[in-house]
Amino acid sequence: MMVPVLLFLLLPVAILSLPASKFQPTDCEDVYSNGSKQSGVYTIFPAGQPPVQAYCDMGCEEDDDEGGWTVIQRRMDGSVNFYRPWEQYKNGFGNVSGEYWLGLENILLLTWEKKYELKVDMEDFEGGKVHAQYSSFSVDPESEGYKLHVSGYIDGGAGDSMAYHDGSKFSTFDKDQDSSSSNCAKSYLGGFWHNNCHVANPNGLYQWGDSTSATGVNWKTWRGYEYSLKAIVMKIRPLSTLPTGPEA
Ligand SMILES: [Ca+2]
Repeated sequence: MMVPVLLFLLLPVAILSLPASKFQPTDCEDVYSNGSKQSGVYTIFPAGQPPVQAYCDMGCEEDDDEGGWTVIQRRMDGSVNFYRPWEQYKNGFGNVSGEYWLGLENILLLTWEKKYELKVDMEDFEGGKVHAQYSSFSVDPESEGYKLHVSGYIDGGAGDSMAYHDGSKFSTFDKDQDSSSSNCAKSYLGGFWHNNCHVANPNGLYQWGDSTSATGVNWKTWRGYEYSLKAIVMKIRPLSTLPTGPEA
């Protein structure tokens, strides 16, 4: 009696699992370990969900352990407007080969199943390059406001401007979930895990260097509130699969 029942149960599973032979990378680390060592735009399948395009930072050839990063946010030339409503920050926006935001739902799907680290690369207009790294990074589901969990700071010259945002929900100008009596995303011109408001404002207004009032692309512990960075990249990678090598 059990056998026909089992067959009935197993057959659809067997059929459904056939397309799995086609490689569907979860993230850029999967892409990298499958042999694609070139930085660029790839299709990934976060948590096996519908495909999404992401920029994969595969590092440089001399530094083999620097690849496999999935870029979740990138500013580089001011070409994309980051002053956007909740739905856009939820689903993602921008140009995946340039400035973009991967989307909170995709970030959730990625960080929900595996442990990820976060690295934030920054550049100023004077040729300075620094980074900040965190050994743990995840977000909670939308019902929890995509609350941020970030910890395990590793110094890369930028200072720690994320710890202040640990435990904060995500806020946009049309969805105020911050700890301030004001609307932080509206006051500082970008959606982020605002607290009582920010010491990091990666999604602020692109202002080409000197700026005022903390509305720019700020990382306070490096260039302060009065300076809007030239470039900032937030990228994540699963912790267990790659050794953490010496940083450039
Ligand atoms: Ca508020």
